[in-house]
Amino acid sequence: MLKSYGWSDALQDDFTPYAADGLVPGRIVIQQRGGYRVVTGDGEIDARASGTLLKVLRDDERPAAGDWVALEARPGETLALVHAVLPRRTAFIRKASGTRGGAQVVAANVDVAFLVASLNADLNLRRLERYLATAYESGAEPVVVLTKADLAEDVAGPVAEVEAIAFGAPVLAISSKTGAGLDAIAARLPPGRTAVLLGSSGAGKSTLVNALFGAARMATREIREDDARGRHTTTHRELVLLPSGGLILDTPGMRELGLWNADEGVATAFDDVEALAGRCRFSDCRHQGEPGCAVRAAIEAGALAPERLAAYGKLQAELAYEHRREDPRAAQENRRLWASRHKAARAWTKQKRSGPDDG
Ligand SMILES: Nc1nc2c(ncn2[C@@H]2O[C@H](COP(=O)(O)OP(=O)(O)OP(=O)(O)O)[C@@H](O)[C@H]2O)c(=O)[nH]1
Ligand SMILES: [Mg+2]
Ligand SMILES: [Zn+2]
Repeated sequence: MLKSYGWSDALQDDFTPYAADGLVPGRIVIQQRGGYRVVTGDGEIDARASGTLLKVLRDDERPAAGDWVALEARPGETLALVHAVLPRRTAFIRKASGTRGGAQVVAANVDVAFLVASLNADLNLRRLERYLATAYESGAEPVVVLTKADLAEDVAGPVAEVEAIAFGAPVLAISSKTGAGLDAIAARLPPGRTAVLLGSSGAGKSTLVNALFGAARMATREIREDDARGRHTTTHRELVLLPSGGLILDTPGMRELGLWNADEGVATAFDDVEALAGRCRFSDCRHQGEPGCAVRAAIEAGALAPERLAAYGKLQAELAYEHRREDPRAAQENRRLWASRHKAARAWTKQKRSGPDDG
């Protein structure tokens, strides 16, 4: 049972100390406000995190959909208790205000991230770039999925546009309605592999799950309203075991994933810009007209789209902001350090001034 959800020897090793405590392993298949549904060797069980666990964990360490956990099944009680979260292989983290640590895990232990956007709506390339950056950072392999190909007049155009920014990540055009392209999705989901669906509300994530499942497993939007804002059909995260043996995690649509420690992800998603920047004459080149700027030269030669540099710059500025916000104590520490340096410098000049004039 657990094997079909991805249980492995490595996880078994991680679990050893908990087994000694009489706990049982399980994987969180549903995460909802108020609790979890966990699949164990003996079937599914409802659970909540133990009070101690909530006390010691930061918000981004709390049990999330896709996590492997150590459970205490309590006979006679309706809810089992989650006592520990096993080390994660990958994690999709989004910034979330009002949480301890300011971050939240959207999906844990996923191998593939399907970044979903509809061909029937305006493609937001900048948003896709951010999703890609977060995906690279998470450790999961990103795949862009453009849905509703049956409604689009032009498919090749948008696919090429996305390919130009996706740097290596595959771009698939699909239709859950006609089944076009679904085999390419299924090919990425062999038994035991886990994928997560991320993208705006109404993009067709749950419809894709149902198409792969072969039945109405998830509720989908009834009427076709393509740009209905602020309405989410899916309100929880759910990991679905497909008949083919792959696992797919459906999530509620979200506008932005938010950047979180995405420095490395940015470098990967913008490796074209970064590679050019490495060839600028000055190592701190800001690509704003400095002599010997390889980035500007590439733009002039038509080898790099100017919007791409703009997006890169914007992302970098945002990251710098996040860093400062993320760690107010570090910012304060930094200020204190500088204040003491200034003080020392002032004292030194004062002493120099009042000292004997050896000029
Ligand atoms: N024509 C067509 N319609 C589709 C396709 N995929 C999804 N839809 C429609 O798009 C609408 C939204 O689909 P959902 O699957 O509910 O979207 P979602 O991404 O799960 O949305 P949230 O749960 O709110 O995040 C529904 O009315 C679907 O029938 C497709 O391939 N072709
Ligand atoms: Mg949905
Ligand atoms: Zn430059």
